[in-house]
Amino acid sequence: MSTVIKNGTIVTADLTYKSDVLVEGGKIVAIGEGLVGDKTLDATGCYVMPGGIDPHTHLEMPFMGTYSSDDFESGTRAALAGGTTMVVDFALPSPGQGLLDAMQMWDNKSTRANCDYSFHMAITWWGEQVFNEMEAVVKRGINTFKHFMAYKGALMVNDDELYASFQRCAELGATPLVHAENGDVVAELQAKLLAAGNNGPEAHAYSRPSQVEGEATNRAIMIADMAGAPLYVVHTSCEEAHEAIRRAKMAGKRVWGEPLIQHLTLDESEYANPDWDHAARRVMSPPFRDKKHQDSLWAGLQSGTLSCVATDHCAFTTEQKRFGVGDFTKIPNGTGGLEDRMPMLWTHGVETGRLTPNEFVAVTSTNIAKILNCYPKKGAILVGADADIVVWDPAKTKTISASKQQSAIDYNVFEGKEVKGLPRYTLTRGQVAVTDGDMTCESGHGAFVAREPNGTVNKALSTWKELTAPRPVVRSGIPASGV
Ligand code: DUC
Ligand code: ZN
Ligand code: ZN
Ligand code: ZN
Repeated sequence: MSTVIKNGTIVTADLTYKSDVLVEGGKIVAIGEGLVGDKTLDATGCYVMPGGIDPHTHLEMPFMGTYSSDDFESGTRAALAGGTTMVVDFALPSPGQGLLDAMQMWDNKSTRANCDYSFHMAITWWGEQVFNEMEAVVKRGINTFKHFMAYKGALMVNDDELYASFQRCAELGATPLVHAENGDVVAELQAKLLAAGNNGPEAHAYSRPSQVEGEATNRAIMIADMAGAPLYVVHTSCEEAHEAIRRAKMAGKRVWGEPLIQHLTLDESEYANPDWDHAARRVMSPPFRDKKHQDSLWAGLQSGTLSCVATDHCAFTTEQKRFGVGDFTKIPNGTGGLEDRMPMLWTHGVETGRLTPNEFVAVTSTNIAKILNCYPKKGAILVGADADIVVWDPAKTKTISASKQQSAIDYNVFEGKEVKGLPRYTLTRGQVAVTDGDMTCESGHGAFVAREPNGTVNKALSTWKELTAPRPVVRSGIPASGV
């Protein structure tokens, strides 16, 4: 069965034009005037754009003694409701667990996904098994490896491990990702704050100042440079981190920064709210920042020094957040945003004149598909591309409310915010999953998207033995005057 989208204006990352789009067998099969299909979707007054790609989600993730509450079913339903048609989640091996074992676990979790998805693989420990299995992970179509520079004693890896893993990424043609915060300094600040009796959610932000992010971002960039690897910095939230990315780009390095919709639109005053639950629900890492950092992030999206907008969707219920009553370090870190990323970015980006509609498509979809290497299967309105399409109504409004959301949690960090710009239709591989807010998505419809390594990989791969071999001692002699 074919579907034609008629009377809309196609908006891609680089073009705006009026045309129909014909979809069949999950793909775009024709773009042109006067197309006919078995079924017609009217896009009068709407933009026809590539569906959003969220490059950063944590669905059903084991974290801080619990699991994030949106799984692949509710999380991808939320995604589709907001015009996002692909998510990239993180397979997270527990320390000592093999990568292939973790990949199997995430394969099992994702069987109920409503939209297409891919994975990044996390490097949470380092050893011969990890080194060897990275190759099989890349062969499976996972070309990105995530490293946590924070969460000391849990997920954090040290600089020697970062350097070794980045080198391995370079020889596999893979891209390393970093959560850039100095985990040692965060741990010190947390202990100090708790010792001073500062145990509320506002102390979470005090324990993670922008400098810890700026320092770690700069360090990761330098380590990646020494390892010969590109670098993708997740959740860039502050000017110091943005500055390090800008500098690297100006020096010709392939470094990308990913601000989150939360950091673009919410600020640190949220933690000053006297309601413990209100503040704790907004505890995430990095925390919300001062408004001057928001200006920096918006400027980065405008100028292109920052590449895309994500959510880091990692949703915990109020009950889960309360694990941290009396000790802010035990509040599960994370906020939701999958359903709201596109409408919030349109409202605060396009409606305000900060971004053009084409730039909106670039930072929510096309740039991400290119960086993660699934373009033009995803991120494009082109013949042959997957029919992941959002028919976007720029005049449609709503007030964000947890009472109407798809996410499984009991609140929304954007509660009460008015948005203008919402999907009229969302199509996932040609299937209409959303019609004016009504969900008709199909659990299990989502498929894994394999992503090839970037560029040509023609280097001989190293072995663990070579990597860990003792270095030969080379001395050029002793000073003439002796020692
Ligand atoms: N930050 C969060 O807030 N949650 C999940 C992991 C992360 O880095
Ligand atoms: Zn992170
Ligand atoms: Zn994350
Ligand atoms: Zn299906």
